[in-house]
Amino acid sequence: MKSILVALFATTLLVSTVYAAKNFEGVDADKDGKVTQSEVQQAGLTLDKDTFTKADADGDGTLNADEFKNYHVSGHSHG
Ligand SMILES: [Ca+2]
Ligand SMILES: [Ca+2]
Repeated sequence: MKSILVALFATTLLVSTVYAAKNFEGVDADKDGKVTQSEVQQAGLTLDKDTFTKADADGDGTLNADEFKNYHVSGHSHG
């Protein structure tokens, strides 16, 4: 019985972590106000180097809140 509760808790934690990671604060693991490519990947978002580079409007190698939001809003445009 106890192990079922632990498993349930772990699943809930995992799911809520994934959802929390969808916003900028959730992705910015070290809270320095910008997200790196590895932080994005750790958050479970698929963001390849090209997409990251496009999202990085000022080209400093990280995404600030605005850059992240713009990437997120424009989302998956094709072509
Ligand atoms: Ca960060
Ligand atoms: Ca940037």
